[in-house]
Amino acid sequence: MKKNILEFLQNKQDGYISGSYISRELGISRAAVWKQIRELRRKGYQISARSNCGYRLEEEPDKLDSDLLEKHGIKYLPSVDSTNLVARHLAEEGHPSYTTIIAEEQLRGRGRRGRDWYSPSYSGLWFSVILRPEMINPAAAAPVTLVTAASLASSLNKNQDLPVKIKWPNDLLIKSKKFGGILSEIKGEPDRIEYLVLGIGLNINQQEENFPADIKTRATSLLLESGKVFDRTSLFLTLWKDLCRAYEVFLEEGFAPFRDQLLTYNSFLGQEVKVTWAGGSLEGVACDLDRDGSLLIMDNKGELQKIYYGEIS
Ligand code: BTX
Repeated sequence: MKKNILEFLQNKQDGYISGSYISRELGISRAAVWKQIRELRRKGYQISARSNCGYRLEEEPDKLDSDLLEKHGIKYLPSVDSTNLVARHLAEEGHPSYTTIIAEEQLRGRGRRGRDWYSPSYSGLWFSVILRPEMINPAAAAPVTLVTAASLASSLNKNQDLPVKIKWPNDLLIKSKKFGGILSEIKGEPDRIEYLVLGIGLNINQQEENFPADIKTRATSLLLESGKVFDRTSLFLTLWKDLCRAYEVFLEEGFAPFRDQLLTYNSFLGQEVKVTWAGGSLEGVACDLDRDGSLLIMDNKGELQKIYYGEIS
């Protein structure tokens, strides 16, 4: 149905096409036409409406370049529940390290602890990378999230001149607003990782009205912060290549080079924070990052506490 309405609009680009004509041709009500038009708008089609004239397609959405992505070996999907879920299935089937899935939209994008990640079409980058760090045990793989955050922040600061900061361990911020997040999921045994899925979500070309009310005041996009519309495909390829290189460096040299980047781009050191994790919380001053990436907090009794995983606020 949507495709039919879209075809009508696309074939009539020079002028307006009336809602009653579409409803007659398709044998549906005017209300059903309006509903489909609203859905197309939600998907990024700019459609104007004029009384007594009808609808006109002004602009098609800015789609990811699936041909170019596939030339680089990236698996492109127009719509998925969650790229992390697809990546986990592919990992179970034996797909190798660096297999990457990117989706134009996620219907059930996920954050940590079962939270939602809002992933509308034509405006962000939602992708997952399979890694198989076979020589590393699960505990030593924890910094992979930090390596990812450091690589993304460094690439965006250096190549795009954006003042990106990292909120330990998995948030990317500009001026204290969140535009990106990382969800890493590991499958393995105590001494061996079978695979790791790195899920990355970045808001790129969203306008303020594109964010739902519950995150509007806390979320941002690169467009909102820079005033510039980004070519998402080429931005993705730059970030992805930098990320794959960063992971190689991590395997060879460990976490040390990334600790420096995290210190450069951190948004948390020297601040009074509350760290929450499953089953507990702690308040104090975030004073340093340890050599393994864990957060060092000076608690209210003046004792130094080492936090391996959690959320800071
Ligand atoms: P998180 O748990 O740190 O953040 C989730 C919280 O962030 C939500 O509860 C909401 O308050 C807020 N939020 C939701 N959507 C957005 C958004 N688009 N921009 C800013 N804030 C938002 C962060 O989890 C990890 C997110 C990873 C997302 C990627 S996308 C590709 C891959 N597939 C998948 O399902 N998840 C990952």
